[in-house]
Amino acid sequence: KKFKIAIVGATGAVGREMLRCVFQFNFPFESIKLLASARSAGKEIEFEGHKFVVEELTENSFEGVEVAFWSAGGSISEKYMKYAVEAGCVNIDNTSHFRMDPNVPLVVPEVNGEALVNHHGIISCPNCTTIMMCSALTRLNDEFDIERIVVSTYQAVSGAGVAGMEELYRQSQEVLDGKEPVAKTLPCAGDKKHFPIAFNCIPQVDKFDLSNGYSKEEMKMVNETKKIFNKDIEVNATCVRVPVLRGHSESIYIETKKTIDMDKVFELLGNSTGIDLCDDLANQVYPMPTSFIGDELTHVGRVRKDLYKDNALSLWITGDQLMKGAAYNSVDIGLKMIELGLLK
Ligand code: A2P
Ligand code: 11C
Repeated sequence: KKFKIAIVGATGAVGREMLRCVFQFNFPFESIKLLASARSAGKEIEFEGHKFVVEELTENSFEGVEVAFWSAGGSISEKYMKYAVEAGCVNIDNTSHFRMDPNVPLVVPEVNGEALVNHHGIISCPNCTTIMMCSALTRLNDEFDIERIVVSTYQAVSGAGVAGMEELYRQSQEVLDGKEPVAKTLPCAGDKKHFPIAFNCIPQVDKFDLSNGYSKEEMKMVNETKKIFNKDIEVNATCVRVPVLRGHSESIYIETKKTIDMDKVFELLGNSTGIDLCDDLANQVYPMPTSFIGDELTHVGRVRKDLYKDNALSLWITGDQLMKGAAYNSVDIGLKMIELGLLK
């Protein structure tokens, strides 16, 4: 069967990749409706020989639409998703809005695809940093039972959308021209102050919760990881924005209940769905964001046992967060639903 699909936020950083993933990973479609704000209505997008005209998102956009992929921001999902559900459309939402709702499965297909059977018209795609971390750790969790994760992220500006990318380009040029870089968006469009990202690192992704000292991005990693693994893993996260255009990286330390066998670790990481083990120190092989732009895998390297504990190890991961961390994971959820007979 082929489906009538829609992409909400189709002109955005993730939305554009969603369209590419629908084609690249053969999501069976009969028609594709591209939705965005009134600003983009009428804009033409050509892809793979197809010409699409962007339409304005309204309450009536979902008549006859069977599957919709959403990435236009949490407030848009909050406002419009109910009309799509009422119209009988199955919705795969890349925003944070419904993620912690107990009635909404939060899914990384190779980790907890079975959770999809309990959906009620909305499925959430986790935050990019969470997806990549859970994907990298799932087989190690099955084998060694992870109890605690300490993670630091190195997040690209494209996590903040098209505006974040434009800001890094513009500020880099300003610095090279000997001018003061002008900060308008980062670290967080909705916060009071803005700081330059060009030639800098900013230890803030999203707003802070002043009551506990963690940012919203850090708390997403804490709460979403527990929901996806369906267990009470302790997560301690520090999220940092770095002047990389595309591709998030993470330095991860885990402690497990069982003793870690490194031969088994490499065997598991070398044979996991969605993982590319990229670890050969003698030849300086390890993953870096610029090496993997546009692919759908989580690349894992620098895997090493802790020097003091036999139930702990560290590793480094990199992935194109617009793909594995968003667009690809969303389309992969749709493909998994077809495989499970949940889309008809
Ligand atoms: P538009 O390009 O018309 O503003 P990004 O994450 O890269 O910033 O992209 C955000 C996406 O969400 C864009 O496709 C943007 O469309 C879309 N969007 C923003 N506001 C609205 C809105 N009010 N209604 C529909 N789509 C919206
Ligand atoms: C960033 N992780 O890099 C964010 C973007 O909850 O889906 C994605 C936010 C989310 O800024």
